[in-house]
Amino acid sequence: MEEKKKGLYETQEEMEKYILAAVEEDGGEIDAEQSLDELSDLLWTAGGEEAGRVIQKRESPHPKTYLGSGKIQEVKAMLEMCGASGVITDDELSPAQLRNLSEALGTKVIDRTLLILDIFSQRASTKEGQTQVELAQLNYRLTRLAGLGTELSRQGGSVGGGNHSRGAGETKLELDRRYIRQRIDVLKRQLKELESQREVARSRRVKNQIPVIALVGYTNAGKSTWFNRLTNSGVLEEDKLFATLETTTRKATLPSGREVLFSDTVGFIHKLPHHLVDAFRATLEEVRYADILLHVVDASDEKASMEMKVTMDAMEDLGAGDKPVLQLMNKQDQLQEMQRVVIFPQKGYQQLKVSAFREEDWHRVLSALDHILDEREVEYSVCIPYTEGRFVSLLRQNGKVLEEEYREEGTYLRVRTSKQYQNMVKAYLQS
Ligand SMILES: Nc1nc2c(ncn2[C@@H]2O[C@H](COP(=O)(O)OP(=O)(O)OP(=O)(O)O)[C@@H](O)[C@H]2O)c(=O)[nH]1
Ligand SMILES: [Mg+2]
Repeated sequence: MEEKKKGLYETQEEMEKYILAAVEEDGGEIDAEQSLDELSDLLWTAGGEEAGRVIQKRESPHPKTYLGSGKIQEVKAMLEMCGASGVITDDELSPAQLRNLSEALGTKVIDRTLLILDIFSQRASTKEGQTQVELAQLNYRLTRLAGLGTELSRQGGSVGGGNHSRGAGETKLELDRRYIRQRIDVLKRQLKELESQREVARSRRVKNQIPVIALVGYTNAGKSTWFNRLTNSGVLEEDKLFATLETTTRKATLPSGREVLFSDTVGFIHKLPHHLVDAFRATLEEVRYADILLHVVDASDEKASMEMKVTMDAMEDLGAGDKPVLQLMNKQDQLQEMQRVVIFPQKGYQQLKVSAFREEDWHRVLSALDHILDEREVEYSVCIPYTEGRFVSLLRQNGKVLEEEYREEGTYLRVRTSKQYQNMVKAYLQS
């Protein structure tokens, strides 16, 4: 798709400047100023620059125009003063809000979702990543087309550059919709195919019983940096948001000699629209099949608490909420003395304070993972000779017996215990 390749800002020689606008609601996750800092980082990542910001305190965004009329006048004056190219809102706008605000301001309006989509489309490099982004963009467009009626269509909201032939009596809007739906079907089919290839690789891994450790966390927390340190590889690590858009998996060896697979994944961000999460669901499936989640947190970020919550909520959504988690409170090297006391322990999770730049911490993390894998519960069958009765008691005391049978050759047990007990009776394992 032609439009996909050129980012919003790439055609400009100079950085385009934008005014950022947020509505501060009571009881939001973080304050509007922090949210705009993040929006500003997103804009910078996309290749633009902040020209100024406005925050409006309201119970909720204005249903028709996002901002109230007084604030709109203020933004208009700012626009004239600083010569910005447009306005970026901190929330996803409804089709009507987008049109009304743009009309009232007489300028281009971009919402948070479109900005994120733009970054994604600039950065996706694999076939799967590109397909997922295009799908998300088309879904975004499709809802906008439906909400805007024929008007947007006239204003050039068409997809595909108009190189498709027009059926008799069809309006441009119908044509656009038809084209988008067809394209969405094609993309979905392609993704399914890529997914089934992934499935094959995954079932091979399950058969080989190699544990999978998924690195998850907020964008820019340091996941790729840790992935590279733990696996000796060279995934792009960058001080930009959404540096990673595809899942990469690589083998590594833990101190015990056990082989594991690490998966680096796409980061999360607050106010990430649902259709984007949906688009990336296939990539994030890896997380669902992981044995351990290695949750990387930028502990030096004042938004760390919110960032952890966003990540854990996403894990719930993806059906990975009950997995063992090792939290890495990362970037300790950047923490000021004052900040050191501000730790946000979450119940039930193991936590390590680390820095990816300290070599001794790499080993600590690998050992901790070994330990979690040792403790992990596994289900298996054994047949223990009657002369080795102590092993039967050992398993009874330290695990859950699911089945028990007295056979000629010994006591047959189907049990669930941690890995370490399985190792003790490995001579008697039944396939
Ligand atoms: N000071 C400091 N910087 C770190 C540490 N770990 C990572 N970083 C930096 O944080 C930035 C982001 O790191 P990445 O590894 O790209 O982060 P990510 O979580 O993979 O980010 P996305 O792929 O964008 O979701 C880079 O500039 C890293 O060099 C750390 O322990 N200390
Ligand atoms: Mg990354």
